[in-house]
Amino acid sequence: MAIATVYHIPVCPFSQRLEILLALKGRRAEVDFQVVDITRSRADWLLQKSRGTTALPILEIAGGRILKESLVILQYLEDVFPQPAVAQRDPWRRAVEGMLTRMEGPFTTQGYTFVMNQDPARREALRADMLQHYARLNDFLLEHAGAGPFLFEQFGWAETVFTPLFMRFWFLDYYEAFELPGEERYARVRAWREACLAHPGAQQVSKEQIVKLYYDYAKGAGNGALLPGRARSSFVFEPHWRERPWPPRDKYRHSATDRELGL
Ligand code: GAZ
Repeated sequence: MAIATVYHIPVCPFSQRLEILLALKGRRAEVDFQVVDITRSRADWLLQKSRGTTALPILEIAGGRILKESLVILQYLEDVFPQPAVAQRDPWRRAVEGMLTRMEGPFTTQGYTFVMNQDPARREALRADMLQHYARLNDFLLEHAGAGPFLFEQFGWAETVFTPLFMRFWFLDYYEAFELPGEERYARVRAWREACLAHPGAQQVSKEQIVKLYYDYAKGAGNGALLPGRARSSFVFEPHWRERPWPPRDKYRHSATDRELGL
């Protein structure tokens, strides 16, 4: 029996966090994940649960009580299922992973701003800013982490928070040809990112899925919005992403039609 229901957008990085945490605890089956189609207007019954806000995921527990915000939900699940611990229990270590967790918001904003940019003249500056974020993470890991690859001994809280973003940023490889340079100043964060991406508890989405579903983000339209000349969003459930071709990479000079995207 499920102890709670999560309402989520399947490919949303914030809900993948919850799936990863539950996978690490072997509790995935105890939370029921209900998929919400972001390309349709939000159902009234769901808006009533969230009291009008549209951001997902939200978690509903017994008695219809609702929690919002993925990090809050993550902590709730950590507290409900304390074993095995994913968050650190030692106060200093918990604070260290808290500092790293706080770096995720600006990192996320940077990556999404970069992928959504439509102005070729801004591209270089956005790339430099993205690298700056990686350099900061690298420096943090050099200060606080051991030889690695993770912040502490195992894939834990900070990894649960960041891995879904490392996966979404596959869209930067594809649409911006963005790569972490093989320089020493990124070596530690590169090793961290690679270990995060490879972890068996974090395989809920694939690069192919991200690249195909996020085409519209790469063209500047977020959250299921429709682009000019298009009848369908790249986030639709049908046709399944596996059946669609890989989208054109050139986001600056070409706008793919529904047909070209296999929609
Ligand atoms: N802080 C919340 C959490 O739970 O951690 C964020 C949740 C959230 O943003 N959910 C999005 C949503 O439900 C889907 S994932 N949107 C539908 C709605 O109606 O609000 C998009 C961005 C961005 C960063 C992330 C995302 C994203 O810019 O992945 O820009 C469009 C949305 C920084």
